[in-house]
Amino acid sequence: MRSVWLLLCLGLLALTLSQVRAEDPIANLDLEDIAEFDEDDEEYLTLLEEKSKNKDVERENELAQKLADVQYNLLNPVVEVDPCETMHCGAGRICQLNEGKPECICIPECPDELDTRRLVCTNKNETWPSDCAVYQQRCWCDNKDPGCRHPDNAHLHIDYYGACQEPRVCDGEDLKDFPRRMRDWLFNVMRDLAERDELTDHYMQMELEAETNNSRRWANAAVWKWCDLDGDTDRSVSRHELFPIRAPLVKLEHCIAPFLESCDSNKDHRITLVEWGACLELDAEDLKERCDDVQKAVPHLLG
Ligand SMILES: [Ca+2]
Ligand SMILES: [Ca+2]
Repeated sequence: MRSVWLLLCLGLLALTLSQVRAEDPIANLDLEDIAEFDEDDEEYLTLLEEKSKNKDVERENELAQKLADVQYNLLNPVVEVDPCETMHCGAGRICQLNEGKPECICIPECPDELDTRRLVCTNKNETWPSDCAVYQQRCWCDNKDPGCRHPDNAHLHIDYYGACQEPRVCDGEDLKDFPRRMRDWLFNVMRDLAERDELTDHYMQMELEAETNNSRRWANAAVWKWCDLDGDTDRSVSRHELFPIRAPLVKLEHCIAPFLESCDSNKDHRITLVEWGACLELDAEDLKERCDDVQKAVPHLLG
């Protein structure tokens, strides 16, 4: 029995000593260190200090490395290149991978629109829930998808934003007065853009001329707007190119649609500068083509 107790006590002592050795820097010293301890206390303390300093440095290095790794991973995430990222699909289409290859498909679902401001009125005088729904429909009809409601919808486009309005008749008097109102409006828009410094130098010059010379007032504004609408610079304004002037105004100005219709006097679906001037009741003599093509052809030159 006594020998069992002795063994237990020895075991506990050994355990305690090994713990002390693990925690105590002195206990961690090698035998040589201990031998030197007897000879020179100061040297031993320096050594001790050095050892613990080295340990601190090691620990610091380790932490710094871990931190650097985390930062590197944050700044350089592993990015898988999505081939769809560089693919541009038109309105109503999205890019999808087909066996790893990107292709444009009709947008499968448009967001549910609850906001009535998102409603659009199409050229067929139908109200659609959103522009997305119109473009999706056009895509379906282009692709002969079962979702296509009518083959004509391949040419569906937005006439204006908002629900379709009961068409108000633009009667004789209103239409007669419209060219004057349109001229005024064009001049005011041009002046507004000049004040906001949003015209090119070329058109700024024309605006200044319109401000100072009464005979140039309407003509310069008319020429500027016509050039501005002619996006492809082919010197005629197509129906498509009329969209930016038609869409925002058609709800407010019930005469704009018949007015623009009347501008195309030879019914070839394009408005020349001569036709534009005539429907604005301007003297053909005053209308000289002065488009700032540089601005459209090489916009980067203007910074
Ligand atoms: Ca054009
Ligand atoms: Ca024409």
